[in-house]
Amino acid sequence: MKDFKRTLITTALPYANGPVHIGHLAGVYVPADIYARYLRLRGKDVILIGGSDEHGVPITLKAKNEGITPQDVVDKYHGIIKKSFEDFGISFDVYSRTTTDTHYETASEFFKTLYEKGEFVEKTSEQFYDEANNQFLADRYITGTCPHCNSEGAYGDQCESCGTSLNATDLINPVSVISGNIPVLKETKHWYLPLDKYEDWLKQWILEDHKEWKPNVYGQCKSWLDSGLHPRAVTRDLNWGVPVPVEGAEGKVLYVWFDAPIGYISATKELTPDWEKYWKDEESKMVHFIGKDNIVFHCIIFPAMLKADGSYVLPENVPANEFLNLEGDKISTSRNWAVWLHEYLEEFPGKEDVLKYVLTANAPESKDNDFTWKDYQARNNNELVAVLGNFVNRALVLTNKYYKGVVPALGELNDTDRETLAEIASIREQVEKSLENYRFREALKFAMDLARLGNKYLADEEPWKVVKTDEERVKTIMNVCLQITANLAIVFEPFLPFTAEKLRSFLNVEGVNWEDLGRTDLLAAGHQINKPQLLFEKIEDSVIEAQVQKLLDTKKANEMAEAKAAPAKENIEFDDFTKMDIRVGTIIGAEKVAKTKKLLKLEVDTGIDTRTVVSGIAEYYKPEEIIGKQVSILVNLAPKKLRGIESQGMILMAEDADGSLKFVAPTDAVKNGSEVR
Ligand code: B3M
Ligand code: ZN
Repeated sequence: MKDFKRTLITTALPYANGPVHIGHLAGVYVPADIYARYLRLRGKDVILIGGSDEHGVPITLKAKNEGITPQDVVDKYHGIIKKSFEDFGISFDVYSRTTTDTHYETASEFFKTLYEKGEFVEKTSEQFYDEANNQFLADRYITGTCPHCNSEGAYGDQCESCGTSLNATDLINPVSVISGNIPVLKETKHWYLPLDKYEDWLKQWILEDHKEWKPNVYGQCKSWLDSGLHPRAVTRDLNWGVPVPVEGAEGKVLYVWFDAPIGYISATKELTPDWEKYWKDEESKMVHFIGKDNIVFHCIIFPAMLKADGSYVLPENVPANEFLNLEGDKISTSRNWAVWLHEYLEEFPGKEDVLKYVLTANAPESKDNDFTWKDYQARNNNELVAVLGNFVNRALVLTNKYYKGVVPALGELNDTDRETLAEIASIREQVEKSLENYRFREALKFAMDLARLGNKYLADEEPWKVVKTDEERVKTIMNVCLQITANLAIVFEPFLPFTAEKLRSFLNVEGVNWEDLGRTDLLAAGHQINKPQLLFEKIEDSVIEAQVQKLLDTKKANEMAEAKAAPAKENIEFDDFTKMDIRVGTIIGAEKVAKTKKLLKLEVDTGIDTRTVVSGIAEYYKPEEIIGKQVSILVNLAPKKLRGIESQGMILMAEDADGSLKFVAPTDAVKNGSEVR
């Protein structure tokens, strides 16, 4: 592996049209942060770049739906995202955004350079245009019937029912989302990056020179390259984005996927005037942390852009992750199916590292994985509390108890001691090798193994028993335990920085030196440690149940929102309606009909008389809670026997999307017998 002088780590810029969630964290930010912290600990020159992606059609659509400007949308979410990353402890050297002046200049210049070098192809084509609003329609601004599955509401770029990707012109009955009008086709000019021109170079660069890339990344690139590359438009007709800086391009902006990766460059410029040494020096290693849906943009299109310019370094690796699902379903911002970082931080204060731990231990590195609250609880209780926390606590409590917190000297060693000390010494190489190869869950497991080693050592040596017979021996045991604890404070620094800091304060040591990892003389005899607090606390079932309930509520809300109202029935004459005699009455008695699940026998004061009605509402209302309620009752329905009881009329009910029933009643009390019409 080539030894680079410095490392430039980029993280996918999240769209500023919603907050970030655990899927973003597991896929991109947590591993990137571990990697950056690790390299910093090793004294490397490294920068971690992040920022919000503030362009693109989804942002303009959201603004339109909410009646605010796109700038309002991105200001709001950029603020939420930036703060939640800070609070969570993602150690960005800069977290910028793509609406800064620096970015507009940088993206503009980048385009101009390629334009002047003649790298683009200009092409005129027919695209949908909304005449009422005088604007071309981006793919997401057009809906229609999918030509493949016939479902309605397919977008100009994709049908979300059957997943087929579409061209807007394929849609049956296309309609403008903006005006509801039928759009017309009109000619428009755009600039294309001729990816086909870079195909041979990309094949060599990726398929031959970067065989070490993760199989999921390499495989996706290969399939793109095998099916042949085509010119891609890098401009759009839209009024939100970086204006295309050439004459005759009024009303056009750079395509969001053209300007967003340039955002990495702009952010670096904002961080340091020395930005070129990261971007333009062969001694710089650039690594892109992204999710799998961004692979083609970071492995094919952005490298082609950088190559077309010619003055930039190319990514050395793109360790993209697969997806993290939530309780078995795909995470979705629009369906609110997510655990949002800013909410987690509020609901679980002080538990930043718990989430980092769970997301790393279960990272979707080679396949999609599932986050469940049960697993979160189990990993907290059985691993962080029972393994790491428990070992550290016992080591520190016993030291305080036996020696008033003064580190005892190491005495004569037995075989177990020697084996244990040798194992401590071997951990550094294992963790380093995993981290250098972007295997973060494996690296975390090695770190955790050190705590397991400590627990096993304690269980085997039983200082609390030995103390009764051999006080000298206990000193050695506790010294070994404290050396393990001191190593834990180093090895967890990249993964669980808040926890590592706590450990150091318990041990009364300052600073971390990665090179010390594996040493077994980190705490000198005579060093005074502090009284420990608990590192982690057990998470109770009720906390987890509340989170699961929150998701169930979301699911229900989604189902209700999606359920379509039943289609309207055939028209009737007014006379048909007036045949029905509907009155307001009051329930004055109610009881369950024996041996039925659904039926209640009601006594209703209809204002005309008091009558018995059998109603199928027992699953939704308890008899005692409805006495005294006013309801609407159809009084001239022919009587009918139900379970031997004559029902004289029908109570009107509204049926919700989930089939549950609610009374239809006047909003204010009226006299019994009032007619409903
Ligand atoms: N905003 C897409 C995404 O969040 C996009 C990434 C840009 S990285 C330059 O998946
Ligand atoms: Zn379809």
